[in-house]
Amino acid sequence: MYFEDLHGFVRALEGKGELKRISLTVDPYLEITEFADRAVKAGGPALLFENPKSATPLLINAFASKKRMEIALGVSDIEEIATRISGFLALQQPQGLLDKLKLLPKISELNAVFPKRVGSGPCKEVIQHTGFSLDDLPILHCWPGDGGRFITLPMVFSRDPDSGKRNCGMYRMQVFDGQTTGMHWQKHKQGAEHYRRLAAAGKETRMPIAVAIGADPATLFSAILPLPPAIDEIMFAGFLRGKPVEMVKCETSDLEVPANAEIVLEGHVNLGELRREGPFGDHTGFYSLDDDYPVFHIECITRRKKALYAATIVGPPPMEDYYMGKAIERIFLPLMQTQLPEVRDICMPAEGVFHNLILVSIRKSYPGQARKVMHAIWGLGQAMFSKCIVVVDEDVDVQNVSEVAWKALNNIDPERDIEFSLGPIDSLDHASRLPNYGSKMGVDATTKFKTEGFTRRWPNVIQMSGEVKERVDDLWRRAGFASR
Ligand SMILES: Cc1cc2nc3c(=O)[nH]c(=O)nc-3n(C[C@H](O)[C@H](O)[C@H](O)COP(=O)(O)O)c2cc1C
Ligand SMILES: [Mn+2]
Repeated sequence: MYFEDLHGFVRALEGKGELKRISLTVDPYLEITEFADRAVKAGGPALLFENPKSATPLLINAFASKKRMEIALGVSDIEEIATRISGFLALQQPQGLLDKLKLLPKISELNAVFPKRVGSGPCKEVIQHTGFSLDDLPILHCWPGDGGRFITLPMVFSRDPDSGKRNCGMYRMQVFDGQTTGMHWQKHKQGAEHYRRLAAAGKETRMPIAVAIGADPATLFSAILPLPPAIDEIMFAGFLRGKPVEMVKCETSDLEVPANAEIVLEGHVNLGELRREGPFGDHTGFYSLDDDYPVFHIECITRRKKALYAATIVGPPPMEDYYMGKAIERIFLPLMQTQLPEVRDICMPAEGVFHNLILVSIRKSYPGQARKVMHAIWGLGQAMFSKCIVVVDEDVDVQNVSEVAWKALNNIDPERDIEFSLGPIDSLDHASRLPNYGSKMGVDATTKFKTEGFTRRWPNVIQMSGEVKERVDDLWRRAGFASR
């Protein structure tokens, strides 16, 4: 199950009662934020603003629930994707004809991975080399203290200057004027790395960039995936949707963008040119501080005639990005388990805004294992940002934050079981001693072993016996209580 484009996704959401059209005029200056915030906090639908003071309608909260994330990725449960990934990771050499036949569907699944270069597509219905302006789009001014209007759901394409490999990342873009924006790729992200390497090579003065706003949901979602640099987001999108992503060449550079995109901004970043960006009401629930970032100069806009402007807001959790992040947590667990097989489950609760807290359950079999897992996570891609890691035993359901708090707090001797480490910190962290650098905390809340120097006895968790439970199930009903 895949969507041709964003419009197909909107139709599916509408068909399932998951989308509300709003024909009233609503202002992209703060008002749409208030709508979107109320809707997500109330478990409400995606919102399609038909009159956001612009000829271009605006879609928001399209991914803002578990159910809509499932619709977006064409599954009835995100775990299906994790199972598909585990299936590939567990691939064995076929032992006979039957095994070989069983492999065939997997091979055809792999075919979907490779993007397809096409000659043209809907994103080229209108091509403007001159006379365009971002003022024609309903770009949100999200929160009162924001530095301006921000494009919040852009897929930013760049190329690795050495390997030529593509990257697609979602980095917000502050509007400076009709043809200019900021480019908020943080230090640790791939776009920033391409920029640094191109600048260091000293041969070019500018870096070509293409930005797609709005695409089929799996492709759009792929822009936020914390993939290793060598893995192409667009290949992963093909895997997710089970259909190759069609890519089309830009008008002004060799970069490619999804042919089904709604709006494409083509242009460049001048190497060495920085400008103040922010503040911005961020997904931490605080304003992230203003800082210097590269400047994106738009040279050409291509778009559909009837383009939809895709947006999101971030702010005090839970917001739409929480549901996108939860899907990432589920999809990446099997990949994490290939390196850390003792990991049973992980959870990034909404209050931890991804990087502040990760709860991990492990099957512990040797001394120091919880600490090994913490350090491995601090060394694992974007999981390096995890400010607090709490490791618990496998019997603890990490999806149940109150169970984790109860058991972890019982299990720790704080001085013994908490360790601090120094390292890279998420750029959005406002408390670290320096921007991007500070301390992290690991909590070993697992059962302590004798081999770890713990010589006292360790008690069991209280549980009623199964036999008594069964007996009381019956008595409970007979006493007039509703059966559980
Ligand atoms: C709504 C939304 C907005 C985001 N904005 C930014 C941003 O402004 N800067 C940034 O570096 N990362 C931002 N991210 C996170 C990146 O998209 C994410 O870290 C991604 O994996 C980066 O891809 P890369 O590893 O290819 O650079 C945002 C994520 C979401 C969901
Ligand atoms: Mn990447």
